Amino acid sequence: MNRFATLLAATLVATQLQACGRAGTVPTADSPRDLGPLSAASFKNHQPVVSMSYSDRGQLSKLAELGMEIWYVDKAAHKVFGQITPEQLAGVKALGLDPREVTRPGLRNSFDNGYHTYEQVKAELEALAAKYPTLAKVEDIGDSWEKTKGKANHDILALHISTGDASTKPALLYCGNHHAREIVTPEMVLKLAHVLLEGHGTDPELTGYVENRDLYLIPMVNPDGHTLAEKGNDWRKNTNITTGGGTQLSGGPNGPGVDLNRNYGFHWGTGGASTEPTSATFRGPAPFSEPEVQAIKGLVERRPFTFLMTYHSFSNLILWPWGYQNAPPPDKRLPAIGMQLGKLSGYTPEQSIDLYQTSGDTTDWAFGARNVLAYTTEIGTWGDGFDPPFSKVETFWKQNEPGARLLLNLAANPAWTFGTPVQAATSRNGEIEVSLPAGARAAEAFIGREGKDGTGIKLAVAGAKAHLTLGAKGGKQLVLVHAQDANGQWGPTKALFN
Ligand code: 0X9
Ligand code: ZN
Repeated sequence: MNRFATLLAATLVATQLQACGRAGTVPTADSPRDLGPLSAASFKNHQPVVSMSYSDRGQLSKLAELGMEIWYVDKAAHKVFGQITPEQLAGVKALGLDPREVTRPGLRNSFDNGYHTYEQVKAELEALAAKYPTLAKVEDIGDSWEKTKGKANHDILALHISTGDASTKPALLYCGNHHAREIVTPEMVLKLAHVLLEGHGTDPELTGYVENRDLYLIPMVNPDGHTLAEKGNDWRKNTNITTGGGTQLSGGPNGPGVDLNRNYGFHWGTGGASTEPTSATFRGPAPFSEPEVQAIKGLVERRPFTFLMTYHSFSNLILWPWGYQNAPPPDKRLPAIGMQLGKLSGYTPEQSIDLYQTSGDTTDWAFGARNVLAYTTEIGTWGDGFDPPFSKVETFWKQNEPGARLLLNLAANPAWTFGTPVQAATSRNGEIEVSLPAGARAAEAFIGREGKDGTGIKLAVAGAKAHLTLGAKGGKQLVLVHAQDANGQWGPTKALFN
């Protein structure tokens, strides 16, 4: 952890950890163990990981404002885990908290083979667009901070998956890597791109998503910071040293740079973000001061999105607005879909502020200013940390793919979250058979693309089965069926080829 004057010693520790990682002795302990009280001396040769017992949530917000890097909150035990700098120690104690040192999470300061560098993300997106020219294009939605200064040639790249006139189709935005070191997050967005494009034409559900949605996939919002993480640096923010409190790039999360997830202009600077440029949660000098955040803003303002998913790590959480205030969001769909995302991933679903308060985060702005149903997913456990072995990516994708698909489905009508999905649907010789959820009162089918609830082709319902004769179309016809429950609520569709 190369943050302080102890840079050299710390780098040695990091190098050893990296070497250990390669040798296969990756730390696996999944919960932090207490190592004793923290004192100024604890910072001597390394940057300690700390735990503190807190009594109320206000203390967590104050910790975030001090610039503490909060990594994990154990609400049942009223404990917060993460890192503080020696400079922050006095402020922490002034809050009445008594930090203790604990064992480290699985941080290896390693960028394993397999993880995509910025250049590899770019090449991969270009290769996908070249392979599927009628389905996908690479769009440059803006420059990184370093590019605006003529330092590095980093663009914020989106893979835009859409067909025909997409202007009336529901739009979704998936993004990764607002925080540089959260290196599993670009991988989730790349996986989704592959799944969608490779499934088009063979998997009816995926075919429907490619053809009936307008999709923007942005694996890497913070390429400048990621480029540092690729070299094993523990970096969180962008690399803006001009306003971000430095003259050179050193110091990691508590060094120069702006926290891109505190820079969005909705109730910006109202708590849970730091005014101190060298803090891990520095909000920037003004809302939307950072070009990376301006790029996302520009896209979201150009194209009304139904859903936004932003991947972070770690803590196995699904979060939704608000993060800046305790009041629940004025849209019941937001927590309802969040709960479903929790079930599908196995992660804990909660309103963002129930983790800790932030202001200026991506989802508060997207929902508050643009009415986008926006979620943060925090991927991985304490043992995974920020840079788990690349082999874990497959597991993370298994956890997150169902949720990514749920949003794709519900984008046609998010209120379907309150309905019940049909259990099965088949087509044999043009005969469509559907197994209905208990108590369903009606079922309907759409050909090719979803329409408004109740405007589809009616199926004949008999008990728990529904039936429709369409005539065989040689597996070329996309059919989307869904059911209406006893309360009159329509549910998500199931796709099949007829
Ligand atoms: O603090 C953040 O920006 C996110 N966590 S991370 O560990 N990836 O840095 C969480 C943002 C979600 N918003 C709130 N918790 N309010
Ligand atoms: Zn993050």
